[in-house]
Amino acid sequence: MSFFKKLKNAIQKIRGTNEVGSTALEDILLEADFGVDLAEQISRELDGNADINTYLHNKLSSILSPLIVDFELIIEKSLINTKPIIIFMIGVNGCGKTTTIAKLAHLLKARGKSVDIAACDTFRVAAVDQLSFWAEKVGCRIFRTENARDPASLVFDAIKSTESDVLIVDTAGRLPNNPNLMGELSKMYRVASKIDSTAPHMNIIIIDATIGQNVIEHVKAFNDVHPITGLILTKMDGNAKGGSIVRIANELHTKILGVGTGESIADFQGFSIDSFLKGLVE
Ligand SMILES: Nc1nc2c(ncn2[C@@H]2O[C@H](COP(=O)(O)OP(=O)(O)O)[C@@H](O)[C@H]2O)c(=O)[nH]1
Ligand SMILES: [Mg+2]
Repeated sequence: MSFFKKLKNAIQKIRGTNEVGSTALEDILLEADFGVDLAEQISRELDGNADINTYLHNKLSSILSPLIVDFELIIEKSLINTKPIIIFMIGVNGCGKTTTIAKLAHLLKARGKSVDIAACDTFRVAAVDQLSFWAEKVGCRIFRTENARDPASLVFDAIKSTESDVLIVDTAGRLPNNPNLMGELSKMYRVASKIDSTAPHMNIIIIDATIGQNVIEHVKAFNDVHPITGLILTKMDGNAKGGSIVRIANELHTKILGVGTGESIADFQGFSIDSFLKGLVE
């Protein structure tokens, strides 16, 4: 049963029986990864609200709208003063970092920007090959090494050598509870800022819409290593609702840069409240 239908049923049930409390509503919202605080708040407010759709639209708009930003516009504005714009892509394993790099590079190239890519997920040959495939498809220069080595030294070489408008840096997927891997990431930031004290100019976390658990903890932990500029929500083309970003937005006020809607380079869009809500209630 859809999220919306479940909500409706729960509300009807509460109203029909004059039951006090709204545990059923809360459970549905928790299931959708809204988090405890927001689930409580929404179920309390929804309980006395006639039109669920309007209420949800207004509620989600008030939380999400102030955080929606236009990726291309940020790049356009930044390019006035900054070149290259150095972008780090971070996140856990399999969230969609590498694919999203291809999408962003494709988008920027289509707008006439030159883009280089640094394959700093150096430990897996397959990861480097995957990025090389995308770089060739999009028509980008790629900085890569044949042998596994310190990603910080690759990021150093890439920043020193690039002559493009934008340099996008791929990183290995990591769980924030792995101190070695988080230390390695810190080193990459340090090295980048040694060459350009303002780098990286964007630090983008990729959030997999199919994963709800621990996502907010991951965002917090990555943000502690280096402040996050914004998030991109991937895999919104499937059954996933992406409810976790409502919680992230509500609690951490992380900017929302866009949405991944498939596995090919054109599958990137700006975030739309209407589409998000539609996905949620369908
Ligand atoms: N359906 C769908 N799949 C995606 C999307 N983004 C990434 N993927 C897939 O998710 C898997 C992991 O993506 P990848 O970019 O390698 O993740 P990484 O480990 O974070 O670099 C791959 O099979 C991608 O094709 C998306 O927006 N929609
Ligand atoms: Mg990858």
